[in-house]
Amino acid sequence: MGMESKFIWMNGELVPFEKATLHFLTPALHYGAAVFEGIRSYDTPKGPAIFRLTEHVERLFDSARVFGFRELPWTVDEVVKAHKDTVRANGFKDCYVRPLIYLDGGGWNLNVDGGKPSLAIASWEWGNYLGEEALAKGIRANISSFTRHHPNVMMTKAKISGNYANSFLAKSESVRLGFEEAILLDPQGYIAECTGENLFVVRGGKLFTPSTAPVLEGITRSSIYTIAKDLGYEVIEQPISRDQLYIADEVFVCGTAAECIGLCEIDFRKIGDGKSGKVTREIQNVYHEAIRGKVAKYESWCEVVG
Ligand code: PPE
Repeated sequence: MGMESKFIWMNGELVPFEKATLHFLTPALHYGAAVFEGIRSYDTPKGPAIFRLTEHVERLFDSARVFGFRELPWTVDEVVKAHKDTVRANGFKDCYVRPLIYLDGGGWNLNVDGGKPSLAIASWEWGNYLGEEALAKGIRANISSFTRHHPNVMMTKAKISGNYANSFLAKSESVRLGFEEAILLDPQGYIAECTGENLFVVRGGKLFTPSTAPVLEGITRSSIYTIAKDLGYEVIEQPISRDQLYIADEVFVCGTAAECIGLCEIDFRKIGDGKSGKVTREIQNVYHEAIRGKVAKYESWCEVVG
């Protein structure tokens, strides 16, 4: 995967890509003491635009608050601008944008207050995360042997870097078993989310999704919720059991990196007719138009880089 770019924004400066390095003794590297976002910029009729940028920056700040950073030396507006500056300086149209607030200069006593927050923002050209073929065919997943975080052990509303050890465990196991994605159950045994995506079930023409209590409040989840309702579907938040996935008409997952992808098989059981379903394709198509600024009612989601 080519992650090169011209510049990475670091604490207020656009630093040439090769020079954007950190010291080995940065506590964030040793303890995952950092919070991040996953954001995408798309080419739109008004030029490159970052999808729901302000909401992503607000969630980044929320993650920092959840992790325990008490004061950040930047405002939301400044960080929104920094993202646009980064994409513009790199000349990208379609790209992934990755801000990280990391604990720097201290914090070796496992105390957030022992260090200070630094912020860096990288971007790179990243195509379809789960593969082009996945759009029509769907992907194969399994229920992971690993459980998703209990919300009082790891904070599930925050994209804390250390949380993602759980995703690494699950995804590596699933890929080694020959699947493309892992579905994690919550500590009560109900469906939570995937390693980097939220999940929806389609049954009898209605959509179902787990409540946000044990999972990340996905911004794609929220966009899909709106799109599905606007298309006339009822969307119901309720606990979903593993076997409800097996008997679903369709199952799809969604996230910034993965966008919207159907699951064709779960635990060796074919879902629906074994390919990306009709409702999934319908929602996927509107989502793909919306992120590229082609749906008037969702245009405000696309924050033009300028
Ligand atoms: N759950 C988790 C655990 C998660 O990491 C993501 C995003 C989502 C749900 C969907 O959230 P949203 O992007 O706001 O719709 N995962 C990000 C990181 C993926 C990665 O491989 O790194 C992403 O999609 O950018």
